Amino acid sequence: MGLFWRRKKDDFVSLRLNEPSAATPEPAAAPPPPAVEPPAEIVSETVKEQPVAPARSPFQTSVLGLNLSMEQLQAQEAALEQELSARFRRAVSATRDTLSEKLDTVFAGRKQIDDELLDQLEEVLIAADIGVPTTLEILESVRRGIARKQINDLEALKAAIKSELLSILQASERQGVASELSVPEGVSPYVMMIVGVNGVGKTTTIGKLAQRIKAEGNDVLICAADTFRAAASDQLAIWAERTGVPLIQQKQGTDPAAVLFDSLKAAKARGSEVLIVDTAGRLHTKSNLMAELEKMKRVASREVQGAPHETLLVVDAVTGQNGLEQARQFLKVAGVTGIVLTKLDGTAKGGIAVAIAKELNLPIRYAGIGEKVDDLVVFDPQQYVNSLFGN
Ligand SMILES: Nc1nc2c(ncn2[C@@H]2O[C@H](COP(=O)(O)OP(=O)(O)OP(=O)(O)O)[C@@H](O)[C@H]2O)c(=O)[nH]1
Ligand SMILES: [Mg+2]
Repeated sequence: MGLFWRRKKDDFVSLRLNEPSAATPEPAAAPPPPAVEPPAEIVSETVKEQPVAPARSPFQTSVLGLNLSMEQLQAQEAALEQELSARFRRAVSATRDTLSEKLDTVFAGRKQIDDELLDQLEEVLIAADIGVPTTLEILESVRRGIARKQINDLEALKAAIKSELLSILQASERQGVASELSVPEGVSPYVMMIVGVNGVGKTTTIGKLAQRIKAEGNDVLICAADTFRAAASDQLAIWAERTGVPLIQQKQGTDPAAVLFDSLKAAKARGSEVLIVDTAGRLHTKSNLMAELEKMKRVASREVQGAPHETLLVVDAVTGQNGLEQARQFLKVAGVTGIVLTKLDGTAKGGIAVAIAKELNLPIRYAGIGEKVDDLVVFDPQQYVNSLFGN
């Protein structure tokens, strides 16, 4: 499982001990822009007084491990990686049962590859939500392998399917933003916009992202630009408090582009390295929602060069092929650079990851594997495919 979010050149988490002034927020020197409502500052004040870390988070140790040697820190990080890998494997276990175990059933008692077996294989792949076009392409390639005598037995057939899935996922990494390292290090704040239809897990993902990006030694700010729904800002404020990350918010109904504008100004004044922007999942009409996103992108690029640097489309794995259709609508206007696939823990149809990579041609950056703050992992194609096939 790869590193989470690190644009710094340091080998390890930067503790910024040499930069006390930059690391400390400066309310006097950098007053918030006048348009920012007091609640935003109240959230950050609370944070300043009590930099409380969630008790169950294992990431805090790597940031606060001042008393540990480099070897100990590296051992901790390795243990953490292992824990996340195990959790990821558990999250895709239902899909593994659908795919890998059904494949075994299809193969059981057979000595050779025939048309009937290939038909059953097709059904299994479609049942795991890999999607019809992607499944047909995989089978096409398998048939070619059989004709060329490269696939002669069932083991080789299974290996061929695995390698097809992996190459689809890896090909999608050549598009969009596969890593924050592709943006020059000097860019600050790095602006991430989070978009998607209602209920897919945008706000939850922002909470998890904020926690992890902060734990990696970055100064993070959250912008509550979902001003459409009354409770949206409150929900985000809970995450901000839980993760100790300041939040810029305004009252319901405010133009989201204005909240974003204030947040960009505040991020610059505070020297925040990353700004994460929550957006509305629904509006009165779909065209309103899309126009609003376009306006926000214009505002961001005027204020910070190249912003938003990433636009992450959140897709709920449980909604499967439906989610894919929603995603296409967003792709048209939102300039999406990558996908967050949430609720992978709640579905046996995790094959949707392959359908998304293939049909949207965008990298899957992160996967949501639960509702808690630590339940987000960097999506690693190799690990995903290994987990599906039980190794
Ligand atoms: N099991 C599981 N639940 C998740 C995951 N991510 C989010 N959820 C849950 O999904 C529900 C919706 O999440 P939100 O973060 O509010 O979704 P949203 O996209 O911000 O919704 P709107 O603001 O209404 O558009 C919540 O109950 C979350 O706890 C995940 O990875 N796994
Ligand atoms: Mg939300």
